[in-house]
Amino acid sequence: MRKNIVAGNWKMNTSLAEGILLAKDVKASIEGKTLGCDVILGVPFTHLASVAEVVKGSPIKVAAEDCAAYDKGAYTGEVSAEMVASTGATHVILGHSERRMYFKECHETLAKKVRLALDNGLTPIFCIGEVLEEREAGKHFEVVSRQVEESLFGLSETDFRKVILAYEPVWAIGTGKTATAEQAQEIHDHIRKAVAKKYGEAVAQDCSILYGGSCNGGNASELFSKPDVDGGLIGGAALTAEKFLPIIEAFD
Ligand code: 3PY
Repeated sequence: MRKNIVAGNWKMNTSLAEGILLAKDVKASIEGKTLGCDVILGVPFTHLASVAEVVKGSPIKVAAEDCAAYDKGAYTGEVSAEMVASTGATHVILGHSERRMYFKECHETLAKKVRLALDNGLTPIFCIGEVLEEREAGKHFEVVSRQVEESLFGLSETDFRKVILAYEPVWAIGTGKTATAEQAQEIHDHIRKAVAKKYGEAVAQDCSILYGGSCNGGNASELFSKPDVDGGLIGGAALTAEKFLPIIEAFD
């Protein structure tokens, strides 16, 4: 069954103390409410165990923002999927455009990370999206199809069913520009059709495809009203409960 999901991506923000407070605020803000979506907090590695402890017993789940492409060993500074899972986190954001851009993550690396995440019981939130020049050249459809194909279509149907997709047009990240709801719907539909072609219609219909890129309380309802937009991966607006709650409440 396809799920509606609102996931925060805190990126490299908040001290540990601030992160714990933020998680407590988000938890308090949804307390006693009937939610129309799953809520996930994507937090820095240093915060995972503490945030997982804060949200214990609530519907909120915790995600890492990355994991290593190796299972263990001499990789100074890396954090493995097994380590992430040992903190109580259940999800991991992979392939965010900032990782692709600044850390040169390619599809082979990402495919390894997805494999390790799944092997360690983590649900990947796999990000795809085109840069501005690709959109302007009309290549956005082929770019996102290729990203999904190259990193994910080697998975068995059973494993692919565990993956959440997040379409994040790079030109809309941290720029204040948002894809219109129509632009988001058009490309989400395209992604779902690519999944259907590979794994069949039932798998495609069950796959959650989130929109990310300057999604906020003001535009979430319109974006989420589209049939193929199943929620959001939220950057800046996930950094306070006041801004995050209206996005969660966009699913009522
Ligand atoms: C943004 O909205 O800025 C994001 O990158 C969410 O991942």
